[in-house]
Amino acid sequence: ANSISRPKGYRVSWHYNPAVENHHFGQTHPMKPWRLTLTKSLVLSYGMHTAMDTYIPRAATKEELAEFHKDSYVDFLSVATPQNIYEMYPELAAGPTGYSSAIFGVGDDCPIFDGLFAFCATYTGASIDAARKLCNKQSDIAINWSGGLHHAKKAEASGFCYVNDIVLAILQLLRHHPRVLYIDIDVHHGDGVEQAFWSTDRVMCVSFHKYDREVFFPGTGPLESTGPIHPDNPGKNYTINVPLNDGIDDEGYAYLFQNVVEPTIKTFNPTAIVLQCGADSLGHDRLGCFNLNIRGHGNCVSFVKSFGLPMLVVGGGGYTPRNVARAWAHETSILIGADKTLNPDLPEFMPHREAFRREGFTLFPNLSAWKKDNMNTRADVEKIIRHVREQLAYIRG
Ligand code: TV7
Ligand code: CA
Ligand code: ZN
Repeated sequence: ANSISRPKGYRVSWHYNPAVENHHFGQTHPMKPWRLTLTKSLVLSYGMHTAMDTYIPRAATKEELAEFHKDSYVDFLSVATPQNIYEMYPELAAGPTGYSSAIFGVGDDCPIFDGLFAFCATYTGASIDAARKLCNKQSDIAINWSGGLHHAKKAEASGFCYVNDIVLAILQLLRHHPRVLYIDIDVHHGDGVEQAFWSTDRVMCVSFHKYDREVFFPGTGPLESTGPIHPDNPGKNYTINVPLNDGIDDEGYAYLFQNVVEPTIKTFNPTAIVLQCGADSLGHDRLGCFNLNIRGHGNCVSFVKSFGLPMLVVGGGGYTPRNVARAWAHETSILIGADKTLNPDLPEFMPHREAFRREGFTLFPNLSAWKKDNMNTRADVEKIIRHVREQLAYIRG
């Protein structure tokens, strides 16, 4: 393979333990670790690993998970298996749905599968290691595409997420960084991270997401949800939500993203940024409803990178595996400064090349030509920007 030279003036690290690929949520479950196999395949075949420090991180320990999660929940995750779960909790056998949050959130969305704890400890170990590399300045941009599981709560699995690696990574960053900005471009609301840092002014959470309280998971994250209401609570105004309708396109998203993120960075003045790059905001996602192309999604990464702050970049959702891999490979190239020189035609010889046949062997298929009309009006977008500016007037860095 060809090799790409290291970026000038900053270091990028790639944190990936291929053990995450060995785990499966179930035949029909939309979360496919295969997308990580495909991402790795593109990153390596393009030779991008030669421009980064690559680490195979160890698994997180129970003690590390317990820095955010409740001990009894960590214990539960560490012992539950498909074999013993019904003996431990006969209630779970009751029905196909409706028991979702009865026992630590376990259910159809968050099944107990073989090796569940190893899977959680593996993706979380990568995020924690990545955060530590940023703290001790061995890295300026640290990447963990297997992380970004933003829905997990202190004692509850939710929306395919069991352990909140983002919260644990931010807790690491807070040991050295006075202020951390969290930005979430997954099509779903980053509710678990928002909830964890709801009452602090040291972490500002910004999520862009499809919002429909009744029908779209998790149903939280309206524009008005900006932190605790109590005037004495330090977290007041330190949460920004950008609720969107179906079909937002590259242009509308870029306009909104830049007009929310830039004033937020200027006002809050973070010393580190965590970017969750959920790829279910792409067009043609199996669960998503936006119309973004790979380049439109990647432009968010370029924009955040342009501020030159230490950055932790994590994955998240993404349910059309080949497009997830395209997006995250492209975003890796942006982070190492190779996006302008990378050949948009996929490498001729690479593992799993056939997986990319459908849209053609290119990094940039047209994903905006599908069923969703853009239901976000100019007025909707301007209203959000105005609301965010008014909110930011209350905070100082
Ligand atoms: C970060 N949507 C996670 C996004 C989590 C979304 C949901 C499914 C789903 C689950 C399946 C399945 C599915 C085709 C899609 C209200 C319910 C409806 C379970 C069937 N097929 C992230 C979570 C969301 C599980 N959950 O942000 C097994 O879709 O809408 C819901 C909740 C109750 C439970 N049922 C779905 O991207 C990583 N789940 C097939 C098999
Ligand atoms: Ca989001
Ligand atoms: Zn999602």
